[in-house]
Amino acid sequence: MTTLFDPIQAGDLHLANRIAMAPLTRNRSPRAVPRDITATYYAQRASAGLLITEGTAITHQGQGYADVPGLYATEQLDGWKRVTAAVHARGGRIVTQLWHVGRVSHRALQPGGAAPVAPSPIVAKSKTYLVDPETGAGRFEPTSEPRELDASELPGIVHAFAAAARNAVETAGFDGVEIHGANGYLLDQFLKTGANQRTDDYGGSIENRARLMLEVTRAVADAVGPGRVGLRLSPVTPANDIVDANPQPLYEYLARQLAPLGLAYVHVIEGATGGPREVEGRPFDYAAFKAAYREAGGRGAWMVNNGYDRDMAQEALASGRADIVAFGRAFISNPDLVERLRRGAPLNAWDKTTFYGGGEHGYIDYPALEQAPA
Ligand code: 8OZ
Repeated sequence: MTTLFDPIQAGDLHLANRIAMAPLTRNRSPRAVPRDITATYYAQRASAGLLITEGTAITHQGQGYADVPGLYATEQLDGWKRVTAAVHARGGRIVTQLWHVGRVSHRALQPGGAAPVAPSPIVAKSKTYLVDPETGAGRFEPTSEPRELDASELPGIVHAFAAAARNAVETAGFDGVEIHGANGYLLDQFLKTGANQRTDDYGGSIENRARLMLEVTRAVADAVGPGRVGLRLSPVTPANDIVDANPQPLYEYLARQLAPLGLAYVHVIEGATGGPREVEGRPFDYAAFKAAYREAGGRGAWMVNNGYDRDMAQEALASGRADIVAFGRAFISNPDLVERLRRGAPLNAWDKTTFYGGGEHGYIDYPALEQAPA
């Protein structure tokens, strides 16, 4: 029977176990540059089969929160080189999450104070995180009203995802990339009826709404090889005010289109991101989604996420429902989560007040278990 501690080949990625560290926003990279504490943070967690970095902006326009790292400037890539070297020195595998927030941003974070961009000029009822440049204090603010992207701008966005992927793998030393297609950010905004009211080739039908995500995924796969690419999806999450009128056929269409690409993995957030696994009024059949992918020839690993504990994760693997389980908050507070799960040891509790922003505290000072006696 497959367990969490068995290795797996996911595309080109050989993973020592089936426990992934989910992408987690931590807002500790001023000027979008990862610091040495970020190298320490990921290296402490290198026993995960796969580390997925926090969402990392592909362009300045893709930034939606203060002190999120980027993949579009030399200094940022130099910071990431130190992170990937520290993780590889511990035998870990690390991919970075390619992120464009679309409308979930604020003018204060955009180039030239411009409006954030979106498929349609509809404000997301959600908040972003700003840091006061004078005092350094963080605060949550409503997102700014977005402007509608012109169709002529979309090839540039596709290109920016591919360029960031190339920077990540060829320059920064990542083992691969994960495309952020979830949680109400740009690609999810195009996908879903609640944020996309376009009347061109990128709005209306399922095929049109899925077009940008598929163009991005193909371009990124071409840039670094499909076996180094994962895609994160969240069929029914209400995160960042996102909704689709009919997600089941939308995701089954996506599954059939993604299947021939040969991706390393598909990463599915089940339910409300970081919240309940069932969302009221939004039923979704995850097994049918996965079956659509496999029946269309989709290989690679099926990664699941959201509120898993050890028993649920083992059940998901043993039943064949998933190949890899991603843990989020438990990885914040347990650098040695893999060893704790292996031993059935208790987990450290997490401190929400240090999730976003700050320095070493709540970041690299959570204790590991004592070494087991020889
Ligand atoms: C929490 C806070 C800020 C951003 C996501 C990148 O939901 C995020 C995020 C999460 O995917």
